[in-house]
Amino acid sequence: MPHYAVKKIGIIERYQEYLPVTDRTPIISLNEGNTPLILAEALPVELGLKNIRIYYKFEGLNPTGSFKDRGMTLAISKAVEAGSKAVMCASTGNTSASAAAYACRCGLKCFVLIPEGKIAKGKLLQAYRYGAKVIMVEGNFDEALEIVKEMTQDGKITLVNSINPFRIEGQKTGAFEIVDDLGDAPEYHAIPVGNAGNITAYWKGYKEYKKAGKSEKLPKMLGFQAAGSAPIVLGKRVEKPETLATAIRIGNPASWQGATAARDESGGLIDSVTDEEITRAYRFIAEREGVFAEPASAAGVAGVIKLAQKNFFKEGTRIVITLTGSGLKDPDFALSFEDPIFKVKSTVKAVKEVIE
Ligand code: AN7
Repeated sequence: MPHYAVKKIGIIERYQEYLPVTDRTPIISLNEGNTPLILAEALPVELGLKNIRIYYKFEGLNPTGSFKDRGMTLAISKAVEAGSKAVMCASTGNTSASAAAYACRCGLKCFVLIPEGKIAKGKLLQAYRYGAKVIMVEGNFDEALEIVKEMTQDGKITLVNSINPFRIEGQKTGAFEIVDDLGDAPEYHAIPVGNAGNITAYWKGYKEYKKAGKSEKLPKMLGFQAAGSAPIVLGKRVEKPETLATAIRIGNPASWQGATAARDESGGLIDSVTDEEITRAYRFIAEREGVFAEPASAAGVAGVIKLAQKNFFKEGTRIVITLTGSGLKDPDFALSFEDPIFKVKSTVKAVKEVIE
């Protein structure tokens, strides 16, 4: 059989010198990262923005369809290095899909706690297919995370939520890639905020890369929560968070401090967007840009739209929006728009009639 050289490189190999790994760390990877930075074409025109560039960092193209893979490759690699046999997480869906995939790749047991009925179908089916034990909790994400924290306290099972510092370390590589692609940091970085690990990770990444001389500047971090789940914007915990963007239906973010530090140190902001604004942004990028991201990801786009409409952005700036997950994750939401159904006889004539 001919041998073809296959380029196997994930974020650990690519950014080893910036990550807490040694030669003895086993690398459990699915070649995550290296996601495209897609130039927005329709959005700046729609918003009447001149001489402002918007890019989508499309994390939906990671192996399990979300940014969680960046943190999970490292968290699972370190768990194996430490001799762990099982991992556990609470999840609104994407963390569970990612944990399940990386755990099965190295034979670790994986337990995922999810809020019953509030997880997108694509994420649930991933957790099952990657062989995790899926436990539905009659409660929300915040309650599930409390259970996981308690159950992993004795160290027998490794916690792989983003309070595991290796998750943040892995996720910071998203910022590295953006700087590598643009040649410097953008002026603004917009991102959805749920448990607040990712905004914390990006800010850490931007700061470390600048320190290493890879960039001249730092971006202002713009975080967006869903209006019904906006504890950081409100300055207080939300007991019963609600939003159609189920990925960010979180009322008590674990990395709350990290998020407010990113906001304040960068001179940015954390604001909220309504479910209507999220839905409009979700449809716009899919229908006008050809970029299909899940509702939570669209919160970042909705936030940029909201600010642009208030003339927030100056000419000559670059804005990167992290699209955190694939639109394929949530088929029920994708098909909830009463799209016209054309059902016809199997003839050219019948098809011609409906396209005219
Ligand atoms: C698509 O999977 O919390 O602010 O348990 O799946 O770092 O929490 C997912 C979060 C944004 C928010 N976009 O990121 C989970 C989970 C998508 C997400 C977020 C999530 P964080």
